[in-house]
Amino acid sequence: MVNAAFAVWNGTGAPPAASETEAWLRYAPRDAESAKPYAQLPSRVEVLHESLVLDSAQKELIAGMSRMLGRSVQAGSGGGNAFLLGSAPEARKRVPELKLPALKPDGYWLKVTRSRGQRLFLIIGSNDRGVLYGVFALLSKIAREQDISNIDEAEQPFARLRWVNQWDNLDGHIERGYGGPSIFFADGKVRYDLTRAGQYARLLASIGINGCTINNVNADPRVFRPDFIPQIKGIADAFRPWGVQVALAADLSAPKVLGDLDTFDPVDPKVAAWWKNKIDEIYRAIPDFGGFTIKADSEGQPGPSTYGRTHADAANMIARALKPHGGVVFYRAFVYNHHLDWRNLKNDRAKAAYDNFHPLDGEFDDNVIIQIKNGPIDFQVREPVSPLFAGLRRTNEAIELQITQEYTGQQRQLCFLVPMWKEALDFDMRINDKHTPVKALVAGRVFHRPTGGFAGVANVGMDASWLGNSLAMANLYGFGRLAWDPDLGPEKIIEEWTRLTFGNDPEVVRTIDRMQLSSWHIYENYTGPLGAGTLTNVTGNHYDPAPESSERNGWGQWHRADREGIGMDRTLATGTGFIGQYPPAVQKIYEPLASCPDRLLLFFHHVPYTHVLHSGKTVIQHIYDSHYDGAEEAAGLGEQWKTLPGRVDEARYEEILALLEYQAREAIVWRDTICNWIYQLSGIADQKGRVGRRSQP
Ligand code: GCV
Repeated sequence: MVNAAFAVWNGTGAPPAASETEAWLRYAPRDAESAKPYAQLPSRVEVLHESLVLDSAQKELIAGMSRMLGRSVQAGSGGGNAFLLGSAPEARKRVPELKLPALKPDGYWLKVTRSRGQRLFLIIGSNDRGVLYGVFALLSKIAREQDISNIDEAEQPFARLRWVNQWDNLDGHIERGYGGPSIFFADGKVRYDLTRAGQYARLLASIGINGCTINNVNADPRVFRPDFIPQIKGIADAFRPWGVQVALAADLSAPKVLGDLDTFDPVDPKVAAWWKNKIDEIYRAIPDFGGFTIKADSEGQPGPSTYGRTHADAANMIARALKPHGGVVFYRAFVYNHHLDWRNLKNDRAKAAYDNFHPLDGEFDDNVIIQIKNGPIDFQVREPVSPLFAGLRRTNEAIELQITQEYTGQQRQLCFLVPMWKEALDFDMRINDKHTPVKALVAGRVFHRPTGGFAGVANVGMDASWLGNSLAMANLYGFGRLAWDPDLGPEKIIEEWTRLTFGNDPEVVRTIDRMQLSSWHIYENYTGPLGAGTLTNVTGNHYDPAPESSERNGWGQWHRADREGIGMDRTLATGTGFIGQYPPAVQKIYEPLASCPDRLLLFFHHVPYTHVLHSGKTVIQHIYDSHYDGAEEAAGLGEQWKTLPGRVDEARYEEILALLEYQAREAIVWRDTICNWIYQLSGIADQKGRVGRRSQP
């Protein structure tokens, strides 16, 4: 029997209800009382110049105001009070006495003012996109019952590039996608109906995302076929009104596998000419094309090593063809050997990104950005930050975060990732013993790089709720908000999201915020605590507990658990030396057992099960306890949700309840699998006598 809660829309039959698809842009109608504070807002929306993006901004403002406040709001110019929407130069012409704040690209200013007897609500952007972002910000404030009567607020993006990546295959399947089939592709072609692509761009714009790579980084070269480029133009056309640039994942071997050349050697002039022609062809069809995301020499993807060339040779060759058009290359640092000899205790996959890219620092062109996963392995539930963030000083960089929950419950289990991302972004690399948080490095602020930013692997699909679970959409929302402003705290982000998605009932907001904010630690507790990795099925579905699958293979996600102890020794003294890739001040934290934080202990050290943690518990007892605590806390999520019937619409209430009840059962499966496994391995009994007994779910 298919559980309705897990059923995803397959693209046929009746489309899902509009409200679910609108996620946090629901614009739920307000009652008369809560609409009152907005009674003074103008009823006319005037744009100061014509453009596709401003047209969207105007329509969005009208729709949002009308729906929330039940008022008739009109477009048009003329006298009287009005919202004025436009770029800074246009605003200056219209209201010459204005003192505009300095705005960076995509920044905006919301300001209430008076001019020639008119009360004006200004939504001014440094560019059209900024205006659109200003409109979304304003509507969000109204939806969250914020006071905007005398607003004077300028907002700037922290980093220039804020992209999402979709791992969509041309056949419509999404690699590590849990929200149904692709919104872009089906049966080897771009979908005829791109309504969802446009709706997605609207959602992305509302959180400040300005680019989207639409196809899998395990790339299909067919996207470069002459008959395919006009199809991609269709997606670009759907994105354009929302200021989202379309981008492609590129297979470096395309010139050869498409049959045009007998080589893809990046230093061969024929190859460079092929890419130049191809890129010119793309820009003729899509003048605002964003550029490429490239995965090379990784997990079977072709790359420059085929010809003994470097990643810089490959990235620059393509970047030079993109440069005249303003395009960029996101070149992924996720390069490692997945046939590592597991018997060699010095081998370490965690070292790969730094080993591959640090020696090339300074060799990449200015429109190349090295896209680095937050951790050195692969989106595990707990990893330290990648040392490569500190290892590139003359190269642009971006942080890659995974919105789709590949290793963190695949959207069937609640795991709000913003607290994890926030820890990574705030992590202080102490370069030259100075405060150097990762967020400043990726925005290019520390070494004055021309660009940099954020890439989030979203993998939304045709499911009504995009990710297959409406609570998981908090991760997409949170990614965008952090990319815009990484100084925001998880508490602020989740409160915004909950209010926008479920309304302003304080009980609902408190409950959902608490559930979301606790969910990452809960998931960590019942899967893989102390930095051991998720202990999941590494060679299979990346979902079920299967701790032995990490070992005795070349994938390098080893935890090295044996009869005596557990953990990867990555120290300089006796281990793989990975810790040596961090700046000295960080090495000093991780190298000594005495200062290594418990939460990352097994990532950095191999210790006996009887090792005593800073918490005072032994490692083995911590593993037992955290799994039992985690399973109990997971059950508690459902209990908290059960306080909300009647306060949340029935459809979402039931859907989410079913998921949380399922999660509670899965947490018990995890708890028992991991605890029994480690008990059998170590032979050390649980002090509380729970492990090994038949459990009662
Ligand atoms: C797109 C992990 C995932 C792969 C993914 C890869 C990557 O290994 O399991 O599905 O491939 O990361 O990020 O390239």
